[in-house]
Amino acid sequence: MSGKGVSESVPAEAAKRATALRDELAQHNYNYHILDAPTIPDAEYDRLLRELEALEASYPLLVTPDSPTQRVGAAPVAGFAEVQHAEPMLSLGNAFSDDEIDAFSKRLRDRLIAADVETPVGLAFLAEPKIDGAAISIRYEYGQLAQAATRGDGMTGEDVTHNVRTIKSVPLRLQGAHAPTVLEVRGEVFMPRAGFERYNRDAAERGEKVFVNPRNAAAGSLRQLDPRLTARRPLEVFFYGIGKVEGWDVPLRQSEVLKCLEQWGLRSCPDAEVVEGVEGCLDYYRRLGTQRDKLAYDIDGVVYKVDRRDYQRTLGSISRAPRWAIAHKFPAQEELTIVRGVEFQVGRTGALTPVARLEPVFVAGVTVSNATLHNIDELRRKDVRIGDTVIVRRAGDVIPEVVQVVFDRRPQDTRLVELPEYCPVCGSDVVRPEGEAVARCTGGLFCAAQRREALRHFASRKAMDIVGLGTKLIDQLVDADVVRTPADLFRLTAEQLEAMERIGRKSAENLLAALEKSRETTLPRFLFALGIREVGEATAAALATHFGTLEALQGADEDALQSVPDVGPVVATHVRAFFAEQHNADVINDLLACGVRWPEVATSISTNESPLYGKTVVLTGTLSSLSRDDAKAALSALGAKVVSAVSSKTDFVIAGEKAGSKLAKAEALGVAVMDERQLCEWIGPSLQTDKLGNA
Ligand code: JCF
Repeated sequence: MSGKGVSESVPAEAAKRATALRDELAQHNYNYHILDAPTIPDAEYDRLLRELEALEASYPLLVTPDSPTQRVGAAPVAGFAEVQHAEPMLSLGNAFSDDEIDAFSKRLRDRLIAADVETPVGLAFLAEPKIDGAAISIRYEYGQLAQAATRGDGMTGEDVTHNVRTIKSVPLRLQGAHAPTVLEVRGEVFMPRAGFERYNRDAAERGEKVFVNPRNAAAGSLRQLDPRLTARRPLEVFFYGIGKVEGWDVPLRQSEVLKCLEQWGLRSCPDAEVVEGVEGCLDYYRRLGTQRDKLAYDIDGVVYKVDRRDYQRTLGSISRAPRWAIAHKFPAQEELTIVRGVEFQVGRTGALTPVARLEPVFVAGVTVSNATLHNIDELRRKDVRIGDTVIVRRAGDVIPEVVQVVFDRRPQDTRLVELPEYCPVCGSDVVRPEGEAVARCTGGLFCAAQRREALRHFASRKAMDIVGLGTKLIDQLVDADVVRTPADLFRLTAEQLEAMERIGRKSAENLLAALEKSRETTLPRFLFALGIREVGEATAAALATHFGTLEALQGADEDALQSVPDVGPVVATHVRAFFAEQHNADVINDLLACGVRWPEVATSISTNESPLYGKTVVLTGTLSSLSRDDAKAALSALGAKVVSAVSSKTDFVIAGEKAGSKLAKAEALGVAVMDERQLCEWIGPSLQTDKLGNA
């Protein structure tokens, strides 16, 4: 062979590159394993490692004992005791294509045949998601959790028992009577996505460090020195294998091992399956790929294991990775690219969102050239500058985001990003209220961007559901100034529509029919469609059932609004402000005039025979038989308006024990005062509960 073969003499270039790669990889190893704060995506690390592997393969003289190619994982850090794994903790080889899985299967078959094992046609594999967390080995002795350790370098890990004991899905003692005398179980500790989001939100609010992704959150939490902090992290575990065991006749198959673990209370991933042959593996891979974004936790691929453990033994391991298993990776969700610029997009409520314009990069199957920076605080916190190299992440259907800057690669000439003083769309002032993360354009519906977004929202599926009125058409209609308010949509003519690009006779007719159909709506949809700040679908529905009519809602003051379940002062203020705005009242009247209508709503105000119907009531003092909230809800359901302040318009004051100034004021104003007994008579015995919720 010529050219690419193994060579005895090493070109200076290659030696220099190998040294540079080794240094860089060592630094990334340290960042990842010791600091739990990687600065480059895994995909980039893998590329660097593979480049070094290729160099070393061509020039074996370049291999040094400390080369990152010569080991798995990292050295333990000071602060944790070392733990020798009784059996090495294996890692997994990677495959990135179907061909590599084919080759894996061929290797297995050849080795088994060479060892005189008669292999069936469809060799059985255990297939499971590859959880993106931190590897853990837990030792149970006589059924009691004795020790927990990280993988470390596979032979020696760190003692993290104190932290692992805080994870609720890790049993402190095994269930059942037949627990082995010694059982080392291997698994993956992870932070589910929802918990990760919640944790980061809270951490950011407290001004604490946020985690870059759920995997680092899991790894970082395990290596916490203070277990009380770990206990507050939403960690979970899936077990996938065993190490050393004593006093257990281990079953023949991997799948049966997992079943036994399950019986001892050691949970494994519920999505694991036994599949047949390469076909079965690839089919599983594809199925899981379509579900990847819907899973509760991050995965970075799937794992296939030869199910029969006698075959596993025959196949053995190479350099700490088993020959009998492989990780089939999904496309990376994080990649590196360069920020070419940052622009501010204006949303429906005027919020300015910084968006990074990127050097296009292929991430998880699509080319990404824009990524959100969320808001100006996030941009500052991450210190993103134009010219920076950043990690972009695209997970599922969510908008790609800039995760972090790779500061090691920051050039000299980066440019800072400034919050614009004026709206980039309409030129109105941009304001940023004290203490808020979001800056807003003050242009309201004068701003074309806000108009556009308001119309988009109005037409969307869960709002007025105007089928066929997409983003592109809305943009055209707004640009041509044919549509300024939602009501203008209902006055569109076929001629106006056909004047737009790519709209023919047929689609114009379809759209007019869709508009006609959407006129017939429901009150909750209509309220949602109005785009009142903080009023999502659920709040819109709650407002509709509570007030029953648009008029009642329009007339409600903040107290009345706050008597709706889950409506607090912020939402109440936004609702009030929305209806108080003349422009909004005009648009609503215009919409009604255009024939927008809905059937009557069955309200929570069940009867207008109730003595409380339409009455304004104030609750004061302490009630003994029920909580204030329950009393409020019960009164609202009977049609009363429960408000907080006593005035001459108050119909009744209901006074519990230790009623103070409100009772005095009621007496001064001559407002009727009732006691708790009267209240209970009104709201009926069925609603009487004590403060613990007992009937
Ligand atoms: O989910 C995982 N991250 C995972 C890692 C699952 C497995 O079944 C594994 C693993 C690492 C090594 N099995 C081995 C042998």
